[in-house]
Amino acid sequence: MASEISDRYKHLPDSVQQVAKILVVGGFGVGKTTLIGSVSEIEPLRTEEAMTAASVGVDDLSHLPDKHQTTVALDFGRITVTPTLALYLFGAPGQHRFWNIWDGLAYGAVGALALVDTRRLNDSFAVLDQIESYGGLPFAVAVNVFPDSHPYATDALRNALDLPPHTPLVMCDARKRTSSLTALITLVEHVTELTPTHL
Ligand SMILES: Nc1nc2c(ncn2[C@@H]2O[C@H](COP(=O)(O)OP(=O)(O)O)[C@@H](O)[C@H]2O)c(=O)[nH]1
Ligand SMILES: [Mg+2]
Repeated sequence: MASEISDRYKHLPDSVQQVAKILVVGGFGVGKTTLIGSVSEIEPLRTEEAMTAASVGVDDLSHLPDKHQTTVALDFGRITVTPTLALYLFGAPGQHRFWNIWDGLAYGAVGALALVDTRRLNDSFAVLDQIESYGGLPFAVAVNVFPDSHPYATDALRNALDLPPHTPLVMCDARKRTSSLTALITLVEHVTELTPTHL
């Protein structure tokens, strides 16, 4: 998808008046690289490396039989969400050992999209704590639904993740552009409500 449209959008559309930095975070294998790849209008920048024997027993691949690569520094993409607003998407690697990279990536971000895989909900708690440590960075939660994910009700998930009532939670399929876009727009609307001056 990105390669088909990259020529058209190589440069920011003239109508864009504002750009905003968005962090895309989540545990290992929740679909961050997939989401940025599905939604980006430029060829996404990836820093994937082949997973090696060194990560055996460190990175949990139990639900990810097709995963052979992992992000080591960041994913980067861009999406123009309204004629006047473009988002720069920065995907941070999910594994704890890379979290020092987050601080740099979070600098100047107006909000974060936290991806969650309900099959491995435990991985999400530390990620949400980490976002909350950024002193009120607005965030929304996007549950990336996999074929064998249990169909939890939204309220049950909100409770399990202990989400503040105003924090948006949406279901998504990170492989689908419209679904990824909806999740990002939900975040943008939330940022606009909380910090109208930022966007
Ligand atoms: N079935 C399904 N598979 C997905 C979805 N999102 C990602 N995947 C697959 O799950 C694996 C992990 O995704 P990836 O984007 O690399 O995760 P990351 O570690 O968060 O960047 C990849 O093999 C993807 O193809 C989804 O919504 N549904
Ligand atoms: Mg990745």
